[in-house]
Amino acid sequence: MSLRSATLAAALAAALAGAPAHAGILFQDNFDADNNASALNFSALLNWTVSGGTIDYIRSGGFGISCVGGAGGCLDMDGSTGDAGRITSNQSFTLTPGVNYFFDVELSGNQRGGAADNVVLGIIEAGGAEFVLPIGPLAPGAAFAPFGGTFVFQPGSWRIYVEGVGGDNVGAILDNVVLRDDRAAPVPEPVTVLLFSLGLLAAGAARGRKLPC
Ligand SMILES: [Ca+2]
Ligand SMILES: [Ca+2]
Ligand SMILES: [Ca+2]
Repeated sequence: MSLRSATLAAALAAALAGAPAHAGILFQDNFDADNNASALNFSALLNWTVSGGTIDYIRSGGFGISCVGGAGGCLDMDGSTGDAGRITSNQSFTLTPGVNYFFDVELSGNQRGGAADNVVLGIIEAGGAEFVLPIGPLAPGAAFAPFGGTFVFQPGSWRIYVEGVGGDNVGAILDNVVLRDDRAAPVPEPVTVLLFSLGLLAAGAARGRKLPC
């Protein structure tokens, strides 16, 4: 590969890397930034409000629990008060007719034995209407796996929530919550321009080879 084409390839790769690879994502949280240590009955989540019980914040390795990827943070959806909690997004979302929405999470079993655990994914409107998706039972040793549901337009202002079911202080482990829609990513302008330039330069290089040197 010539120096010029290598440079162009690198520039193209950089432009592609800079493209909005996650266009269509309305919200995501990997729980890695909420705290620097595990904390029982944690209520200071950056993006969520805890209600109806408690959750525990886990730094991967804490209490023998691994988060996704073996690093960062995640949540034990049954805190340590004998009443599993709910986390509701602080952000609310207005939906658009004709668009499909996807609410995805990763969940593992409780990683500590005992009874299997259940979780509910929900969306709730400011006026109280809600739609729920029950998940489980998740065996204690169940590895992290994706779970989720889809929903369509409803009028109003909606928040998403994840709720632990039960109250034995040992809950399913939650990581990587994503709310996204199916709207196509906009074509990133710089890549279009760069591809066009690449074609022009290739044509120029071909002509250049015909000149005596
Ligand atoms: Ca995480
Ligand atoms: Ca717990
Ligand atoms: Ca439990």
